[in-house]
Amino acid sequence: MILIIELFDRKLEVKIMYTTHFKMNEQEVIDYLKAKQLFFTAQENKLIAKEIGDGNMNYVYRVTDQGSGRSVIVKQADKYTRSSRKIGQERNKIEFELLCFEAEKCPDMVPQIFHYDEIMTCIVMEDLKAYQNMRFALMEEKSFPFFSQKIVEFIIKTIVSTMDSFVGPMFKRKQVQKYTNVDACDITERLVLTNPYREKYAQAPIEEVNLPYLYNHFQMDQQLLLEAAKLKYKFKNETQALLHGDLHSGSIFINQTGMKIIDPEFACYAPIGYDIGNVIANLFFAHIRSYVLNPGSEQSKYFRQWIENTVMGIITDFTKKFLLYFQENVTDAMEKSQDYRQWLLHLILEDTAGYAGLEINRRIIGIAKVKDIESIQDKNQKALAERILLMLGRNLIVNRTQIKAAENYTAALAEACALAEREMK
Ligand code: SR1
Ligand code: MG
Repeated sequence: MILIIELFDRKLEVKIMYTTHFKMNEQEVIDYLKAKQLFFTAQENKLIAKEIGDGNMNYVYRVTDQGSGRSVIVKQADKYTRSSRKIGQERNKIEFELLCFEAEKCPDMVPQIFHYDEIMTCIVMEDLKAYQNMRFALMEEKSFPFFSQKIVEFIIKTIVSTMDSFVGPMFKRKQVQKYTNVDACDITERLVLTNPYREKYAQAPIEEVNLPYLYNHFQMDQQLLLEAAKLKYKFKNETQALLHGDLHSGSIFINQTGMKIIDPEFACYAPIGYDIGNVIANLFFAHIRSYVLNPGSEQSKYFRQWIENTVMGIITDFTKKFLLYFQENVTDAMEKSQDYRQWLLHLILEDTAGYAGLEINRRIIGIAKVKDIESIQDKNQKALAERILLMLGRNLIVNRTQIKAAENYTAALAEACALAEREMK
């Protein structure tokens, strides 16, 4: 069907299509933007598209007009992941809705959304080319003094605020139904909360020297397996708040003046500590990368100190802001006391340490590895990084009830470095 639209002095022929989903290629993304008359003006007609996605799930296209230089991002969720595994597409709608919700709460911290298409399961959004992906920025040992404050602001305003303590249990239960995110949670439950403890990873190996440790100690460590199972139980059963669900450094774009958080496609109701733990774990990857690659450099030591201060900043700032937010906004009559707030905070901090440990482990063992560690070329340095991280991960999980204060994290980090160095001598 062709629709003729009269636009001042010209007639536009618009084909009405896109009534059934298909995975678009670069040219089809350009055609789509033109047919839907999205983002670009009629004069901007020299469009080029490039697929720039480097994640595991979706296809991400940057479309640029060569005349004006203006560009936009089209992110499409297909029926298959990039590694050809069948997957539902409900995550794309959830991502769109979450981005809108986050934009209301933290307008400066999410990309601008221009369009959402429920049939094509794609989102047209701001190109964040003024920012750098935080994982790569951290790999270059760049520091961002504002990060801890900003990420805590995001966590309080977009995650903590969704607890039933503030919005009421009736509303929250309906939200829990809406954001159950079956396929995304299934991925998390397999990749993060199960496989690293059960599977032999011939396809995604760690350094050979670490295999006896992995199979004979780590995966045989009954205490670790039990505590990891408890955290998995919590993730499945505790609908504490609406999480981002995948809050790692690769989901953050940053520069010296600000940051934008993307990709809430794994959003679901689960323990808040899962998201905070993810942030902390991914800071540690950058720390350990720097530690094994540049142990002596003064600049690198400064960077690692910044990471440690940032982790401590996240814990202290979260503690302060959580208690204040709770005191000022709680509506549940049973939850008004200071003791209650403190009790809840301690549970969240315990979870934070535990889920940080689980995130660390799954990025070392398993298929969803991180570039911070994977790109270390020297086998000995990589093996050391893996061993430190596995020891740190274990410690954070098993001893999580003791890891609540900011300085416990730096102590755990130092301990893991010393222990792994000694074992691998
Ligand atoms: C096959 S999906 C692997 C991972 O990519 C996403 O970013 C999530 O972290 C997921 O666990
Ligand atoms: Mg992602």
